Formats: sequence, structure tokens, C-alpha cells
Amino acid sequence: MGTESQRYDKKLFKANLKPNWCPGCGDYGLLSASTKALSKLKFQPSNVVFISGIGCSSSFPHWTNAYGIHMVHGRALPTATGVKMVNPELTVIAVGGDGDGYGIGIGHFIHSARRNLDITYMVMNNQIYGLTMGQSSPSSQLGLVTLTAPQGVDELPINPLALSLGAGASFVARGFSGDRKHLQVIIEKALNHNGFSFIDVLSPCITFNKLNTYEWFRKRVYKLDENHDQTDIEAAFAKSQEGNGRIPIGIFYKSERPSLHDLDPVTKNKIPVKEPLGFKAQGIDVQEVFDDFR
Ligand SMILES: Cc1ncc(C[n+]2csc(CCOP(=O)(O)OP(=O)(O)O)c2C)c(N)n1
Ligand code: SF4
Ligand SMILES: [Mg+2]
Repeated sequence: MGTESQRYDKKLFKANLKPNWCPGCGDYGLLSASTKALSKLKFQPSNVVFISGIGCSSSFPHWTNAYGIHMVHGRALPTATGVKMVNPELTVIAVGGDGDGYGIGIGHFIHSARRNLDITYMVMNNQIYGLTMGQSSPSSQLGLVTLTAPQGVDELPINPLALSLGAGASFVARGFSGDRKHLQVIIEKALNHNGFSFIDVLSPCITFNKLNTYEWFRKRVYKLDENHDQTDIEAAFAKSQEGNGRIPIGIFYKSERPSLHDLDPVTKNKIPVKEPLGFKAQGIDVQEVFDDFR
């Protein structure tokens, strides 16, 4: 017999479909940790929506029992923004890969961080383009041999933690899909955070990235402990700079600054999807509007 918090349906958010990821893909770790986190926190599938872009990782919504939108490449966050703006009652979770979020979608990542709408964004960072079979990604490590860099990657990888901190994200964390329990705890905290919560999830691609493997990470990752002050942005920046030898995981930064909904005068006290539709419903004489343009 478990305690109350241990008794929950761990499979509530799991779809009856089997993911088509390669056996051993890091993305399974995030799928397991996030579906369990949602169940444990007593969320209901009818109130949750997963929104993704394109990539192996972006097929994520298909493997969950909740609402889902499989968007075009790099556009998970603008879609998530629209959904949350019109229906703030939904728990909105954007997911995708490093190519999707740190490449084509990077502008949306920065603006979502500074906008601070209450969305959780989880990136399955395998440091490669998996779906398209092994091209370099913006987070590929220097020297990684890829389809597009047979001589080894020679562009500096993006630092998603430092970038999101600089852009104003109010919750910044890193997890490792090889440590699902720890990852689940981070996700629970992110889901409970009111604002843009970003988690970079180290998720090895066992097929196309032969350098950043589970073993490679296990030698390097360590958990941030209670001495790390999550409210100290300078400490968070310093931790985000730690390199290949040591890779901290955990919550780097958390601030209680108001979310966009707390500030926005239009949506603060309104749920737009529940407002009447159309001019007539709002008591506007459409003929008068047309007449204005004559
Ligand atoms: C506009 C557009 N450009 C390029 C592509 C091709 N494409 C599909 S997935 C992808 C990258 C996937 O990498 P990532 O987001 O890291 O996901 P992973 O497969 O590694 O999980 C690319 C370039 C596309 N689908 N649409
Ligand atoms: S190719 Fe890589 S990212 Fe895609 S499913 Fe296989 S292991 Fe996962
Ligand atoms: Mg990738």
C-alpha cells in the first residue's frame, strides 16, 4: 500500500499506441517521466494538450492520451501560444527536438521565454537531426561526425540554458532521459510553475549520434544540490557554462515574475473561447463597420 501521492494511474496519459522510435531512443525517457508526472499531479487528459513540431521527438503527442497537435517544423511554440491565449484553462505542453526548437524555431523560443505565458516547453535534445537521418543540429558538439559534417562539426553549439536565461524564461531546467525519476520531479515542478517553463532534456539518439551516448552522459551528469540557489540568476548562468567534463542537471533558475496572463488586460479576466462568436453576438452592427470603410 502506497501513500496517497504514490497511488495514481501511471498509465492514464499513455496512448494505446506503441511509439515507433528506435528501441532505446532517449525520447522514451521523457514520455515515461512526463505522463507519470501528469498523472501524479492529478491532471486530466481532457484538460491537457501536447503540441509539437517535426522530428522523431515531435511524434510525441501521438503516444500520449491527451489532446495533441503535430504542427509544422519549428512552430510548436507559436501554436502553443495561440492555444493558451484563447483557452488559458488548458495545460499546454510544447515538445520537440533540438533541430525543431534551437534551429528553425529559435526565434519563437526566445520570444516565448520573454513573453512568459504559462506554457511548459520540453526539448528532447539529442544533438542531431534524427528523423532526417543524421545531419548536424544547432546543439551538435564540436567535432561530432555527421552526415553534413563528415570532417566533424566546426560551429560552436548553442547553449539552450544560457539562451533561455538571457531571454527571460522564468523556469529553466535540464534533465536526462537516462534518469527518469529525477526528470519526473523536474517536470512536476515545471507543470506547477506559473510562466514559461523550459526543460532541456538530454535524450540520446542511439542510431545517429554515436558520441553523446547514455554512457557518455552517465560519466558526466551530476545533480544540482540544495546549495544551488534557484532564485539566483548569476548562479544559474554560471552553472549553464559548465562544459563537457561535468554536466549539471536539475532546476537552474526559477522566478515568480507574473505570467503574461497575469498582466494582459484583455485575457486576465476572460477565457476567449467562452466569449460569444461573431459581430452579432457582441452587439456590433456589422453594416456600420462596413460603412466606415466606404
Ligand atoms: C520547413 C521544413 N524544413 C525542413 C524539414 C525537414 N526536417 C524534418 S525533421 C528535421 C529535423 C529534426 O531534428 P530534431 O528537431 O532535432 O528532431 P529529432 O528527429 O532529432 O528528434 C528537419 C530538418 C521540414 N520537415 N520542414
Ligand atoms: S533515429 Fe534517433 S531520435 Fe529517431 S527514433 Fe531513432 S534513436 Fe530516436
Ligand atoms: Mg534532434
